[in-house]
Amino acid sequence: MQSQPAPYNRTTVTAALPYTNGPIHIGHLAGVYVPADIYCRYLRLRGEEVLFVCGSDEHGVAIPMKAKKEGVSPLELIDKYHRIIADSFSEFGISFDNYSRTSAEIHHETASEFFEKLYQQGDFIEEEGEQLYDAEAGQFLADRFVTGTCPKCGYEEAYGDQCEQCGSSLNATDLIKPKSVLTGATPVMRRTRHWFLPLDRYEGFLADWILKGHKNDWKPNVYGQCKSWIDDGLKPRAVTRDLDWGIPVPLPGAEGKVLYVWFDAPIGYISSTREWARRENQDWEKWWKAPDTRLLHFIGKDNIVFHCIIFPSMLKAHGQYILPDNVPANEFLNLEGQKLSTSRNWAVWLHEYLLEFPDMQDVLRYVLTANAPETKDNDFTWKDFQARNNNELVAIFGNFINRVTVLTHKYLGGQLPSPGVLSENDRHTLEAIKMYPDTIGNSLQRFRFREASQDLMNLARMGNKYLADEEPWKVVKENPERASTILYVGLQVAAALSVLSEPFLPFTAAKLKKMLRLDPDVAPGWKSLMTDQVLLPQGHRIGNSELLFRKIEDAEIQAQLDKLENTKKENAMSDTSVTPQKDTIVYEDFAKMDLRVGTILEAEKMPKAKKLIVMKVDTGIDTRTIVSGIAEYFSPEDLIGKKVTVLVNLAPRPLRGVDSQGMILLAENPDGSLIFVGPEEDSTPNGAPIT
Ligand code: B3M
Ligand code: ZN
Repeated sequence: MQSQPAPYNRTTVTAALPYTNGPIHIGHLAGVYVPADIYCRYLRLRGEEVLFVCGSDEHGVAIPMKAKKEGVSPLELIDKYHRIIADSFSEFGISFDNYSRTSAEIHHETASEFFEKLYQQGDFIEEEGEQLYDAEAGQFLADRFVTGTCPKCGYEEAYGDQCEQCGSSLNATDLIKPKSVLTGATPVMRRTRHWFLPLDRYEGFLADWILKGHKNDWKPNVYGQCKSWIDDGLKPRAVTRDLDWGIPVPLPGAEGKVLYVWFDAPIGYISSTREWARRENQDWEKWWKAPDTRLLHFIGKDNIVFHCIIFPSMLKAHGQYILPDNVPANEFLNLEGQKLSTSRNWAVWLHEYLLEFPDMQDVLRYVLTANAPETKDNDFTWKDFQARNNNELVAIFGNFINRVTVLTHKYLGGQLPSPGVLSENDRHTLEAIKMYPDTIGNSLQRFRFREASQDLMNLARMGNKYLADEEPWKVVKENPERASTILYVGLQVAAALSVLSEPFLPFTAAKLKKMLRLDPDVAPGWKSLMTDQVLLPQGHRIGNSELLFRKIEDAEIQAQLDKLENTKKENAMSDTSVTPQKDTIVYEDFAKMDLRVGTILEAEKMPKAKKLIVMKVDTGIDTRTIVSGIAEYFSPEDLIGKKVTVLVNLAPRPLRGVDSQGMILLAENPDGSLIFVGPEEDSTPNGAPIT
């Protein structure tokens, strides 16, 4: 895969707009936000013009559904998660130029105008057709409101917009045996009017643009998905929905209809740019319309069709916009061998990580990059997190910086010496520094972030090896001048690391620059390392030495593993499916049962029977013997005095030779344990009937 970018003068970088139905987790970070941020920081360090935009995706059915679950209004829900997401991104050092939200007025305006323009140009088909309708809920079903069997792969839990098993994008009416998520009901067909984007009209354009134009520079996973879509033949897609949450369709007679979330969300990139431009008093249009602007979309693999097929068709239809130059989509990250899941709480949440590992943003950034799901799904494990930190960041990068700065203070009072005669190894090392910007840059330009992070670590390795080979701590005794030269060379490697690590480890880079007293305001750029000019001249004084990284202890990792273990338990509890309802009975059936309040007077274990307890119960009618299989959960002394509910007219049954004259009512927990179902107040008299 060789990238030959057309000449461009600026780059617009977008990162997928996260849904505000939950916080950000490591899967989002590894797939989208960390690589996008590294890329933007890299371009800025190269002195290129770049704009990095994002925002919250606040429409779509996921929002009202989640709001219902949390018992809040959709507006309260989006406000809550928008804040959590925006704050955690900023604390994590994601360097957006603007983070907007699709509930913003400027977005409603931008998306409505976009729709209107396409409408006026005759780019939509307006059609009344049959859609799935949940008669019980009084609502049309589309997207995530309906599940069923995928017509392509047979997966039984496919959604109305997408099958997560095979990745196919679907229309709700494609599903076999559809079922409403709202009520579980089988939907009926009902007529409704919608606007469709006839994707079939764009087949020729897409085939030319992607299949011919981007065969060699798009990632194989992205190209492959596009090809299979185009080869399958494209169908018109509805861009409106019958829903009360979203951007109202800006046409007369479209009451109760909103824009489809995947129509409005990508336009959010444009709105975010306009919001930024308004605030900064800048021109927004050149970032979206100038032919010398390069547009890049960072996304996860489940968003490929929307960014490579649907949004480009919208942009093309509109007529004034540039198209994405590349869409470097990543595969998925798993956590400890299991698929990440917001609803099952199987995740490492960014806002929690920031609290539990304060000032350790760069560690997570590094681990997620070194282990990024670039070409296949990948696994995040806490053990790997610890190992990458302890064995790479601490033992290689941190150790090198610590040695070279501490020795500079010890032998040279913190001041750079004038170098003596350079040895072969010195010259080789100084030359090698000049190669690194290109080595790392070439990996980044091809969106190979894993490789780039290892190129960076190799520079630190080189510094470590240089010191180990030259042993200034030994040389200093015999030849202090030689030791000075070694430190002079070593410090140039440290300075290079402070520049080249910035995209990957921005917090560390800032700390390191401060330690080396490299003025952050005139911070050297990427290309400054490729010249003969050293970054730290002789006579330069460095600042105090500080540790860049700290070791992560086993106990910290264990605490995280325990947390996941708990999640597993909680999930197992809620997975225990509720016992299905029994067949219907009539009231007369119920009325036959004589249920009374009673009190347990005596209780003892039945000899030689593990589970049975023999009780004397005051039923208000009489005092009788009842035998019950509850000895695993209660000890006899706990039972005496308990108010219970007794089925008193159950025919007596002999149990191990004792006649049991009735039954005590108990509720069963998911783990099999039991609790009594008695009257709430102990004052309810024995014999009170339960009706
Ligand atoms: N809100 C993210 C997702 O699928 C979706 C991206 C929109 S990008 C325009 O999780
Ligand atoms: Zn499928």
